[in-house]
Amino acid sequence: MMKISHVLFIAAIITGCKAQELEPSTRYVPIDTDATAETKALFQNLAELAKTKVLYGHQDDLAYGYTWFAEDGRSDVKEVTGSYPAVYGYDLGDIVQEEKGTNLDDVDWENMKRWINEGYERGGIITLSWHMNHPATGGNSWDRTPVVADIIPGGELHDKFKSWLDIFAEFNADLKGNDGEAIPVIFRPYHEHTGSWFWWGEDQTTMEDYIALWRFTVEYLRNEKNVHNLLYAYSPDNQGGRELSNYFKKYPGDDFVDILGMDDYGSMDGRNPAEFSDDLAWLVEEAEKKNKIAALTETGVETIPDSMWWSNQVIPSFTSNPKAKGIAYILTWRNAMYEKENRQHFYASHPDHNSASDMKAFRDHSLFVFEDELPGMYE
Ligand code: BMA
Repeated sequence: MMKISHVLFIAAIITGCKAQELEPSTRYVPIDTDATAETKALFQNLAELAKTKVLYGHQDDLAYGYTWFAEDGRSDVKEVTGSYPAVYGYDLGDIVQEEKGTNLDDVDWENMKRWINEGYERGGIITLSWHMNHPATGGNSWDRTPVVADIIPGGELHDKFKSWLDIFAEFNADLKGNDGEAIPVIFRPYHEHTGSWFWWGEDQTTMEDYIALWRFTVEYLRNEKNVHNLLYAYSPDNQGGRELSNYFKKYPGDDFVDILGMDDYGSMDGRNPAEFSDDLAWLVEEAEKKNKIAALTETGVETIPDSMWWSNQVIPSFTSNPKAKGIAYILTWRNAMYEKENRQHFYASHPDHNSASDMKAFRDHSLFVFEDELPGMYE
């Protein structure tokens, strides 16, 4: 099929108009100019779809739910709403502990690869975060010992850090569609750096070092490892609106970021949705200026104490300020299996929860898109 841009160009010649006028400023190009065709298509399609729709995503959706663990085909979101989510999040934490076989939440790596393939083959979108282990202490990402200066170029742990990126590149190389093509991934490393709970956090590193870490990661994966299926998402923590003015404080630059993400748990926990809607609208405007995509990359309220949470907090956060509808997707965090983790730690409704019917209402709202309503995102 002829590309729309070609059709427009030919139409412009025929009618004598300038091609410029007919081609709006809607060419969205990933920072990796050698990105695979599917990755470029995802970026363009997601940007276009974001103008009228907000996709719904869920962390670890196929891996486990409130009452089950690693049962193929299951999904709390599907059991509540009738559809899988449009966006699937998974986390790379503990991938450098190669003998372990599972991630930090016990998700088996081979299962994760299979579920990523399944979601993609159904038309869904994949995003990977990375609660990276501590490069010096052997601890986890919540070990706040400063270390970023040691892992960037020139640092004494730089080679070790590179070997960790190699491990990720190897995992990533196994993410294949059924025709052998690389599955596009929204890669979201070093998240919530405006807070100080991870070793790459605000108090743990300087602006220069954080930016160097980010840029090195992009350049190494793209230029040295030939990884071309990634869209890079930057995701400061907005902390209930308190950090909005710091959003760009350690921004790596337009040449290093595709998606302007935002993590925010506080803003949908009793805050006036109109205020949060203004924050989201601001993010959409910033993304528009840069021809990038805005997304609410992590959110939720643990255990959803308000049975009408989806209607009371989520929907108005996207509709109060009309500009906020320009957010590409919202991703709620994981539904930990209660018996296994021995704690109430879920962020999407599960079938037995009193918020389930309201989540169904959210799913039926015309603004929000689940997997079964997605257009082809990779063409
Ligand atoms: C956190 C919590 C942790 C989990 C981590 C990575 O926010 O859910 O229990 O290990 O994310 O998924």
